Amino acid sequence: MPSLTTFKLLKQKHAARRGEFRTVHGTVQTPAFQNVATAGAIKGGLSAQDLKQIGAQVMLCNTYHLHLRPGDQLVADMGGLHKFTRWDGPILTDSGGFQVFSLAKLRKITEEGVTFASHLDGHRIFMGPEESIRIQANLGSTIAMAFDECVENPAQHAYSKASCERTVRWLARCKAEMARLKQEGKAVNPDQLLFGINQGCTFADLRVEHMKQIAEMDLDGYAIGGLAVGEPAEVMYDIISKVEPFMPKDKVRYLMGVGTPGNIIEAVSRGVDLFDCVMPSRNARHGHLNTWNGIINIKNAKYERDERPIDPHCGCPACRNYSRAYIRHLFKAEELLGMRLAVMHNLWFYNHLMERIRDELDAGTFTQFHDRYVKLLDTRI
Ligand code: PRF
Ligand code: ZN
Repeated sequence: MPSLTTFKLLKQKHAARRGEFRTVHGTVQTPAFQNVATAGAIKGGLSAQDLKQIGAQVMLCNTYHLHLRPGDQLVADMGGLHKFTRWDGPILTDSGGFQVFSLAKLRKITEEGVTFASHLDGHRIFMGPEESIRIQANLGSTIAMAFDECVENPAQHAYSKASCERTVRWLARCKAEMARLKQEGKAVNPDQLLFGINQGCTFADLRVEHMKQIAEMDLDGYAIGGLAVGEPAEVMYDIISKVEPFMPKDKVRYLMGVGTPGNIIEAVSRGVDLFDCVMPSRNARHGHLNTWNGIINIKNAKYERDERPIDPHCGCPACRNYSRAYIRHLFKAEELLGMRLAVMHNLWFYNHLMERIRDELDAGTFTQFHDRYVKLLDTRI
């Protein structure tokens, strides 16, 4: 039977790709942004229906958080993440690898996996490739991510090399565990996909070697992890361009945890198809709002009597209905509606930025678009 999942490259100019990624939960037009709903909800009070309304294609949840609370068995008993959250589009679950390294305390890494203390109550937890895949099988996401080690930056070459080699062995174990669970009928989503994650810190030789190894493992997609962890943006761009030639052309490519609108435009020009980032929702909760002229701080006194919408070019529910003056007031008065409208606006902006990028790729005008907006959109005004 032909696979329901395919990545179709519709158009390519230099490294930039316009594509279509088909899954059992719907087709994703790429380049695309995956909207972060760490614990099964977008922070700021947005529902799955809100997400649909703002043009989102994919939701991203976290293995680590959902395992701690409410527990992946509970989610499985409730019919899986799609039924539980009422988001019926594609869901990608991150493996927990990154969160264990960024949130949890007292980590101990061995060949088997990682022992760490929960960031909620400090209790000891063990997670290895099999545990991560079992949790993701219970969650029933569309796409499961491999369990990886995101090495901190800066790191020693020798440590990064050993870590990469272990991450390859962990990937093989992830793949085997997913196959076993599917065969035994224990996966909430029997069509669940598995993406591998490229690591290697900022060492081009390790990155390329690691990419070559995982490219041979026939995964459903390939991610670049371990970037946007404190290194300069230019270093990140350089690594993407060094690794990209070794990424399978016929598989979707995902740059994890990136980034600003400028970072996304630049990474698309270097061959990336998928993104995710907490930045739009986190910034929105602090009143930092994206516009086509740059970033504004809605709490600024200059908006006190401003009758215009956040962005006159935006069609989001906040911009269609409310003034800057009103949203500023909501922030000052700490009304929840202020945050909710701000998050809707920024996520609308990100998802429509991706739509604009796709349109420019379709029209063959992406290079001009890149040159006009890559710096402008990240400027604070
Ligand atoms: N690994 C995983 N998730 C991630 C990352 C990673 O390296 C990053 C790095 N920017 C974000 N999210 N599993
Ligand atoms: Zn808006």
